[in-house]
Amino acid sequence: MSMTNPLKKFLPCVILDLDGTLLNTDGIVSDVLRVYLNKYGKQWDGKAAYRIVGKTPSEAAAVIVEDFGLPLSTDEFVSEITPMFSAQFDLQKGILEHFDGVELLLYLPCEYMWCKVKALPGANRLINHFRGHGVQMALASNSPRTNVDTKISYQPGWKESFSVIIGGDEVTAGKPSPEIPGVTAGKGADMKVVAVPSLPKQSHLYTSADEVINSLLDLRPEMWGLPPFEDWIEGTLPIEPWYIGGPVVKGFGRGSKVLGIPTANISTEGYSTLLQEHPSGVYFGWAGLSMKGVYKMVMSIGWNPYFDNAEKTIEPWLLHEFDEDFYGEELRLAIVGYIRPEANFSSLEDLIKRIHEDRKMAEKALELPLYSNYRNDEYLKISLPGDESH
Ligand code: ADP
Ligand code: RBF
Ligand code: MG
Repeated sequence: MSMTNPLKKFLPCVILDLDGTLLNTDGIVSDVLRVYLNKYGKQWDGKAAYRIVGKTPSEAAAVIVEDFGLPLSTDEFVSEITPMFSAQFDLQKGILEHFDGVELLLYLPCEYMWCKVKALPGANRLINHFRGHGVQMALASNSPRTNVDTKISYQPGWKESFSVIIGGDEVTAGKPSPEIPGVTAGKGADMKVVAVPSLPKQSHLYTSADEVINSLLDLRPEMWGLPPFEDWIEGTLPIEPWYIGGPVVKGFGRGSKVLGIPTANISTEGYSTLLQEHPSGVYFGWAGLSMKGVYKMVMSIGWNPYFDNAEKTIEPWLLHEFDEDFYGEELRLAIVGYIRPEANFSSLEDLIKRIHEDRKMAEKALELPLYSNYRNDEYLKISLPGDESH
């Protein structure tokens, strides 16, 4: 037994946060608020998410009531939200007795919602990687322990991966006390802290962190004395493929085409959940264009920091010379790999240079069987020339 890997005991340990770090909690909160606010003829636009993040349930309730000018008091709001989950209450009475309606909303203590909370991209990869290398992991959440247990029970293999799981009700002082690390708490405990903000354009709030990354896909464990990921291939990271499509619409009209980088924007209507689920960044894959064919594609998803867009968009550049524009045509994308986070640049020249490097990388990677197989994906086969069946 003394022969088991002697280096193991020198490996650092990691403490992970749950909501917004490993689990897409923001997505589900938005889903519920969208439905709820609809009743009042109001639209959830995601802006209020910035104002409720990190707040206690009753503070958050007050913010929502005020922001949306709801014609009710905070208490009334709470009692309105509660019955929305009444069917689930009956199933979960034991657990739910601890919560009021706003906690239901924000801490998701009902089975119905918990099972809908998805692992964030890169969460399973990270957990499997550390577990495979014998790196000890703790899970530290401000959320009550029963919630933590229920939430992770829907994620296969998670519970067994943590040596320690601790909820906000199991310590005398929650985050930011070092008893449960968040960024402030982690620094207070003299640890190295990597922050992964769950809401966009928020990195300025995490200046005390040792590094702020955009998503778990960007974590480089070797920077922190941990074993490096081994799944990058020629500068690209294979991802679980995902699909998006629609008619090509007018984009920002910035003259990207003039710059030699035309991006065929598709309408993001009806895709807000899909877009929310995928971290911003530069990706690549295959593009099926109706009446034309299937082409290699490299794209950015996000807010284009260089232009600081207000909306998250996808900007696919089809790696082919077309004789004419194809606005209005159906475009379908199979996104298979990741390259890098979106970046800002000091000049347009630098941005363009970088995008051309992305293109080269994507063109080459898409020849690898791992990625090239998706060229034949059924989803991309839309009304190809000579095909009358669609
Ligand atoms: P917009 O701001 O309207 O998106 P762009 O300057 O980005 O305009 O040009 C995109 C348009 O150019 C697409 O909608 C498409 O019709 C056309 N286009 C021509 N070649 C390509 C290509 N290789 N990739 C993407 N779009 C192309
Ligand atoms: N915009 C940014 O602000 N930062 C980026 O890092 C960035 N990367 C991109 C990578 C690719 C492959 C593509 C196609 C676009 C990228 N963009 C980026 C978006 C770009 O700003 C937008 O398409 C412009 O309209 C191009 O002139
Ligand atoms: Mg465009």
